[in-house]
Amino acid sequence: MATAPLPPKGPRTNRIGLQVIDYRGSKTTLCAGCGHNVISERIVDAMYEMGVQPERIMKMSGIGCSSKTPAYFMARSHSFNSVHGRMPSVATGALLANHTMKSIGISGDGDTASIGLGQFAHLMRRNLPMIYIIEDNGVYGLTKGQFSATAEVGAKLKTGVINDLPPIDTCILAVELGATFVGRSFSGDKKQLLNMLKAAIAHNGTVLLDIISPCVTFNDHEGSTKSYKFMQEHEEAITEVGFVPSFEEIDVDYEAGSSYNVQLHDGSQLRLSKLREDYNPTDRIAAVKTLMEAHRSGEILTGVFYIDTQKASFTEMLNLTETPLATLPERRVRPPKAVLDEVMQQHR
Ligand SMILES: Cc1ncc(C[n+]2csc(CCOP(=O)(O)OP(=O)(O)O)c2C)c(N)n1
Ligand code: SF4
Ligand SMILES: [Mg+2]
Repeated sequence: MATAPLPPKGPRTNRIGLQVIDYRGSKTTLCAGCGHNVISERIVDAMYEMGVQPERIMKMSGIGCSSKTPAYFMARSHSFNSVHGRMPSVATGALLANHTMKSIGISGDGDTASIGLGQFAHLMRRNLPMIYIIEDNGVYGLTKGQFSATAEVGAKLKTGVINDLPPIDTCILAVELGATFVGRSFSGDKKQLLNMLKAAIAHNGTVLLDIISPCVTFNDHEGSTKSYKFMQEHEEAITEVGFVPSFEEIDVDYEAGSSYNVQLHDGSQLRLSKLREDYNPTDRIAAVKTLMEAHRSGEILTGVFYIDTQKASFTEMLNLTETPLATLPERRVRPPKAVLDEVMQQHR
């Protein structure tokens, strides 16, 4: 008896028929072992698994080793490498011109918390719908390893210089200023980082992810507080991060009461299993307090600290036309001469 032929074995594809290779970028020129490379790999995995159309993504960045990384993932997407610390204003302009695109911004701790702090604050405050990633190594990697504003007090450079200024916690700032999805992860925590990125793709509003990403060349030695070893010894997850995308059947295999189940914009579910009995990721004040207490006790907390799925995003608040401003024909964006003449007459 003839047996039915097996379906042809081809490369694995995602729900829009693309292979993982369709999400890759050029070969990295960063140092081997740099945490930033691992983050690029997770972005590729998350975008592939979520079935995001690469051409619908705009990759934005500033200046730094971290800001170079958009070249190393999603070569088919749009990309803009801006001036140091100025990515937020460029990203805001680009998204307002075309709010149907999805935006992912890659910054560094120097790019964000030093030169770019003012721009960062206003982006968070507006709840612009984008994913903003800080690849946080506590130093200016590109300019040979000076302390950045996220370095802990007492952290030591290879040269022996000790940092005596208090760090800026970008997660506390983001919660306080108005971002609606705020978390911290570690480049070495594959599962947590992947789930956080997938949930970030499904969220509508500003996502701030501060990802500890060791600089193996300038800040991975004894005395560093952003090294692989230090993170392995001090990372403490506040919530276990689970994610069920909208296109997968939602199982009910979780214990109500032991986890927060947050429905995201596209119907996906973010499941935050409580590792601390009383932690509520929808309470802004609790998030700030928990993060401040962690500084006092020397813990490096990871997980999703705060989420709000109700607040309107900046593009919703502006009530933009459905057709992106960038593609509206001139006759719709430019009033005719007669109307302009009338306005001039009125204000004589
Ligand atoms: C206006 C301006 N000032 C200073 C510099 C020099 N500079 C380039 S990258 C950088 C810091 C990068 O640090 P970070 O953002 O943490 O990125 P990393 O290299 O650590 O990933 C500085 C100060 C610059 N390029 N432009
Ligand atoms: S200098 Fe540091 S941050 Fe820059 S590529 Fe090398 S390891 Fe990464
Ligand atoms: Mg840095």
